Amino acid sequence: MNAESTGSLIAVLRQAVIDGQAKEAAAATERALAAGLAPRALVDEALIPAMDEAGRLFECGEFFVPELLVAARALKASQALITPLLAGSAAAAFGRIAIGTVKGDMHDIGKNLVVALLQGGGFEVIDLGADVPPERFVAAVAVDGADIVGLSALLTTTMLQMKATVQALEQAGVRGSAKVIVGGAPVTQRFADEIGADGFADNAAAAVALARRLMGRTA
Ligand code: B12
Repeated sequence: MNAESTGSLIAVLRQAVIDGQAKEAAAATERALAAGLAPRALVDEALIPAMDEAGRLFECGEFFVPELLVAARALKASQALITPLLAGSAAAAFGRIAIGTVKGDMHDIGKNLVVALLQGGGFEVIDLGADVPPERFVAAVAVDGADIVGLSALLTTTMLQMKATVQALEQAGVRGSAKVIVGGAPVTQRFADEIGADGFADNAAAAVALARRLMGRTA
């Protein structure tokens, strides 16, 4: 495969997601995988840039919520084919992570990418989904025995739910039993420090490295 056709497959996938063409996105993903492109390259070079572009179009008033929704749906059609290839077979080698998007927040694309890479990176992942109330995170530690709690938020308003979740873990007496990591576009290291989280990462690969570090692993 030459560089040009590799680039064009990536470009076709990226454009199909921006245009909200779920079937085309799935077909382009299958073609790219069949051509030998790495699943991670499709995520890093097509899916994330596509969502960034959809966000830019939303910000400048060219896209509205319906366009974002169809773009997200197209991305998920592609993600469904890629995720099983990212997930590794090593179960729970490094520990158990419960991760979810906090209460009031429906954004789950980034969280799903983090889930896929954590699974591929040797963690057992309890995916709590989106719009997850603090008490569900508490149960994940107290009942399910999670070693790490991962909180995702994409709205400045719902970032406050991260603080509420840390407080709920404290009030339930289980804060010492699990590390808390946070992420999502508006979240910063400074915010993580302010709410007493144990770590922050601004992308899925960094989230895996962070989780490994917190479990006492070097790589
Ligand atoms: C797609 C999208 C939507 C889709 C979501 C579909 C879905 N199933 O997720 C839909 C259409 C539903 C939507 C709805 C809304 N959205 Co919206 N949306 C976006 C958009 C364009 C992309 C988000 C995304 O998926 N990015 C791609 C992923 C890969 O990046 P990511 O999420 O940041 O994740 C990475 C890292 O942050 C990190 N990470 C993520 N989570 C975690 C967790 C942990 C533990 C760690 C360590 C790391 C980590 O790793 C990820 C992978 O690398 C953003 C704009 C933008 N550029 O961010 C707006 C945006 C987030 N939305 C916005 C808004 C305002 C809304 C609405 C309120 C719109 C409305 N008027 O209804 C609603 C809110 C609904 C709700 N209650 O949640 C605003 C938020 C503004 C703000 N300051 O709060 C943004 C920034 C757009 C804008 N510029 O105005 N949205």
